[in-house]
Order: sequence, then structure tokens, then C-alpha cells
Amino acid sequence: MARYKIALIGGGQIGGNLALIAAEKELGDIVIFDIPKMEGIVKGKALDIMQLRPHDGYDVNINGTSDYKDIEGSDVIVITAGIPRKPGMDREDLMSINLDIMKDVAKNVKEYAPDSFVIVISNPLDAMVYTFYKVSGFSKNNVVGMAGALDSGRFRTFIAMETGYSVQDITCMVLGGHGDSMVPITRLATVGGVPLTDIVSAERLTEIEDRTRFAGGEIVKLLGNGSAYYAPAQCAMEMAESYLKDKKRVIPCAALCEGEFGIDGYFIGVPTVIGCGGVEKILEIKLNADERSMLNNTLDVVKKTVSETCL
Ligand code: A3D
Repeated sequence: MARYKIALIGGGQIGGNLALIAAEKELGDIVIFDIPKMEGIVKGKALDIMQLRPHDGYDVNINGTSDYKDIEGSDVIVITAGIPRKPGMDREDLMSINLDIMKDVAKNVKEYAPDSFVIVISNPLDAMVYTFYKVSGFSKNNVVGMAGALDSGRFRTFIAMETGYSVQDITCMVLGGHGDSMVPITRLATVGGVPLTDIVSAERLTEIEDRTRFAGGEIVKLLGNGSAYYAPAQCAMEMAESYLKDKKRVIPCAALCEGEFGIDGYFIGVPTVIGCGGVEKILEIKLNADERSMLNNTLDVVKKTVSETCL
């Protein structure tokens, strides 16, 4: 069987790490695409990762390009094209710049890789994934936004830091929009099956939920120039891997809801099953009154951001 082909649209901080992780997982041949003025940089990154192969032993090819023709026939596309947040900017501030970029990317992906599974990472995430979907005309199964995986991973990290228990045994999900209105479903979080609410005090849990909501901003502030890139890349590659290997992992992702959770016509973070059919299913859970009210609130935020795309 021929190798899969993975195209990364945007070869910046996340793009470079996506290439490295995809290569290390031996998911397929990799193309890193960026605008012409970045061509040297993506070619350099590609060559650098190629030269890591003898040490890690993975047999995939990595190329950098600024020619969309090179993404032709890709199985998976991961989009990070755009600008990241700078201190003082919220995700919505990025809207006007990244909207034009996403429209251009969507047209080209439609032309050169019409059957691909597309994972959007560019912010503001909920609006960018919606824009890609609308402009490309792709099926809803083939378009998904990476956010909930990262937000849930951040929540798990903070719980592990709090309890000292293995992060591997901590399960939880964070739903809703990718912004400060996200909804950690703490009630259902467990540590090795033991309810988290039996282990950590309600007061501390509230603080941890808040830290999770602002975790992206915490990193933006620390870095001083740009946003998180290691964990976002890993999360997107887990989603790509689940698609390519038909793993059917259940991952919180921004998927198009058509009635699920009472939401219609919006991409928002919900538990999704990712397999060879792309987003194969959204798993619904019964929310309590508080969670429902938080989900309604985050949906309002998503609707407002999406309305700014004027699509
Ligand atoms: P950065 O290192 O600036 O990389 C973005 C790349 O996009 C740059 O190399 C640009 O040259 C390139 N680019 C710009 N315009 C185009 C275009 N028209 N076509 C192709 N490439 C283009 O940013 P980054 O990698 O740190 O972040 C990328 C995006 O991800 C930003 O929008 C971030 O806000 C977003 N992000 C999202 C999350 C989520 O959890 C959703 C987390 C972290 C970052």
C-alpha cells in the first residue's frame, strides 16, 4: 500500500511540530506548505526533519513548498495558516486577518485535495473551521476543528499537577467554544475511574477549571510573542492518526452539530468519534442544568464570532 500523504498548510511554530510528530509516528509523507516568502524556511524545516530520520529510523519523506500543486492528493490536511495571538490580543482579534487567509486556503484545498480529511487549528477556531466548511463545500464528516483535545489535555495536566497522580489515568472532557467560555465537564472527570469530585475539593476544582479556561492566554503571556505550539501539534496528530488508522478514538473536537446537544449549524466542541469515515459520530451526554446553561452561553459566543465571518 502506498504511503498516506499529509499536507500542513502553514509551516510556522505549530506546522514545524506537526511535521516532526507526523514523521515520528510514521503517518505518511509530509508536505509543509507556506506563503512564498516563507518557502526557504519550510524547505529548511523539512530538510532538518529528513536528517533526523537516520536517528529515529522513520521512512517517510518531508518536503517544504509554496506551490499548492504539491499538496495534490493529500489524505489529511492540517491548517495552521494565519497569525497567532500576541499579548493583549484575544482570539477574536485575529478574525479579520485569518478570515481572508482561511478563504484562500479553503479554495486551494478544495482544488488540490478534495477528498482529504481536514483538521483546522487556526484561530478564532470555531469561526475558522466554519469558514473552511462553508467555502470548501466539504462534507461535515471531513472537516473538524482541533480545540477540545487541547483544552481537555490542559485540564488533565492541571489535575495531575494538583493530585500527583498519573496524567494517563485522568479522563475528562472540555466542551463548547475554544475560548474563555469553554465548559469543563468536571462532574464526569475521573482518576482511574474514581470520580474526581471525590478526590479534589470543590473550591480547588473551580480554580483548576478557571486555569484551564485561560490556559492558552497564560502561555501567550509567558512566551511574549506567539501562542502554544507543542501540545496543539500533538493533539492534531492524534486526530489525524485516529482517522488514518481508523482507531475510532473519542476526542472532544469542534464538529458540525446538526441537532446534537440541541445545537444546529455550528461547529462547537463536542465528544466526537474519529475513524476512517472522518467525524463518524457525535456522542451526546445528558447535561445537568448548570452545564446546559454554560453550553448555551458558549454557544452564544460561538454564534457571535461566526456571525462576524459574514458567510
Ligand atoms: P505561526 O508560527 O505564525 O505560523 C503560522 C504560519 O501561517 C506562518 O508560517 C505564516 O507564514 C503562515 N501563513 C500565513 N498566511 C498563509 C497563507 N495564506 N497560506 C499558508 N500559510 C500562511 O503561528 P502558530 O503556528 O503558532 O499558530 C498557528 C495558528 O494556530 C494561529 O492562528 C494560532 O492562533 C492558532 N492556534 C490554535 C490553537 C487551538 O487550540 C485552536 C492553539 C494554538 C494556536
